[in-house]
Amino acid sequence: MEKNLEFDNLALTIQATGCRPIEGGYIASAPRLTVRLPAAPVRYLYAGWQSWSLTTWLETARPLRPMRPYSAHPIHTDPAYSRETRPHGSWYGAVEFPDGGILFVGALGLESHVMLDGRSLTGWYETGKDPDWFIAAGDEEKIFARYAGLLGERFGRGRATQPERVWCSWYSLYTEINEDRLNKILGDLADLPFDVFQIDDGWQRGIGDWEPNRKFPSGMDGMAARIQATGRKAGLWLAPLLAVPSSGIYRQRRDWLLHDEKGRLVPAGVNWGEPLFALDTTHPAVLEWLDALMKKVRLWGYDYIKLDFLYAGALPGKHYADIPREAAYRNGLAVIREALGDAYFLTCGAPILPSLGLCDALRVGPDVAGFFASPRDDLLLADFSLPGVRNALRTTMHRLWLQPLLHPDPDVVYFRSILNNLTAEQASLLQDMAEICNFKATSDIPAWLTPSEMEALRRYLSDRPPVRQTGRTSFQIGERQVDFSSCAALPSHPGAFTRLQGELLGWLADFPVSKNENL
Ligand code: 9PG
Repeated sequence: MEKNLEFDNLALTIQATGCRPIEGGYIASAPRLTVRLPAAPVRYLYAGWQSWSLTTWLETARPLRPMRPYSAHPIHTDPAYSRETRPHGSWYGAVEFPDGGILFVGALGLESHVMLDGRSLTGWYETGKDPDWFIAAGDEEKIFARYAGLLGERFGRGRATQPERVWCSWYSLYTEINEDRLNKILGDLADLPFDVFQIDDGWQRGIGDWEPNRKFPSGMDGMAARIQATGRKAGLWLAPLLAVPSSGIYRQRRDWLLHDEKGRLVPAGVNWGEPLFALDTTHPAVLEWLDALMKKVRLWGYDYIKLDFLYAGALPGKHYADIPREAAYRNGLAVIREALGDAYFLTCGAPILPSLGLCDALRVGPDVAGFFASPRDDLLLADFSLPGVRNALRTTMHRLWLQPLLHPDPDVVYFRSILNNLTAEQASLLQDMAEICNFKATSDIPAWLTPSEMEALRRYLSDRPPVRQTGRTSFQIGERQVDFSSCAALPSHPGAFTRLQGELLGWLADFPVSKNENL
């Protein structure tokens, strides 16, 4: 049925089964919604699927190229739509007209996607249940505040009130952690005001084998006790929805893994030198195992839990129970949330809407790194979900609207000059973004900091200046004006020769994966 929508400066006709006005817009009902646009938009708001996926406004005249290598798609974006070259995104999308006006279409349910095709904005659900959309036009900040409110009513909000100030092992030691190194840092942190000491990747026997390896002879309970003895909460990283071929799960519980309609394992990307596979979060034995794993980690003494690579739970495939993929993920996440009790729960590599209401914090951008941007990743691979400060800031700044629903985690900040190529300005943009998010974390090792860097870090952790958004990319922090527009746009498309080099690099990077017998 055709429905007419009236906004301040815009009248639209849509195709929908139902449509009612609400405060700030309309709620329309349609498994497939088509909005005929009155003018050709100049910009489109790409909404990435999971934490690391690109989210930003882009000129419609500069569409994205599919990222390379293809084997990275499941780890960086929604593989169901990763080769689409028209402007599109997960759950919601928006267009900007030449006069600066915005039109927004956002799903209120899961397994939904929005795409721009010429003068048509289309939204669809992969499944037919409760196909509701919020449609609004006008002031961007108000639209997103309303959308967040509606999502909060349907999915709930995080329950932690206090954000944590976190020391995280990843961005200094990576997997090179061991008991002695961490104990030394724990001592050296002295009276720095960190609430949490979080152990990242590197403690476990394997991806799927969540027991301490030989580098942690006192066990993870011993490590947690030592952290707690310093007056901080103990934090731990796990990637509980993944299994690699060298893991016990892969060898002994192959039926727990997600398969496709033809019975083949669904690829979940490549990392740690192995192909990744996903646990099926609708399988009763998997849910039981996840429940026990979370309870074990809690009993070890960890009260801050970072669960990573969670997208694996929402990949397309044939699940044990016949439920849609994001609902399947949510099913698993609900069991995890319940088992974690009152622990602070941070999700990472996680699909955005399906995580709402079931976690306290969500990583809202790619990993940071001690560099600003990588020409190889930008120009050859066209992958903006890879590590780097510019990629992290770009996506994070477009997801701040989630703040009423959870703590957005922008990843760590740097105060060190050792092993860090950021300019002072780039490092302070990162610090400012974490101030805006009110989520302050670092991996800086005290022994790496000069006395003045140490003092700057201490002040940063203790201060809480007032923050106010003043534009799409600009903020007032205390007395200062901060603008992130230099990070918002993408570098312009490379020329034909560079693109050809990109094709070659992508092909080479895919080669060992396509030859892997596990895929
Ligand atoms: C630990 C890290 C840190 C970090 C997470 C996540 O595409 N990839 O292969 C890929 C690897 C690592 C990664 C993201 C993507 O980082 O965001 O904070 O916990 O895992 O391995």
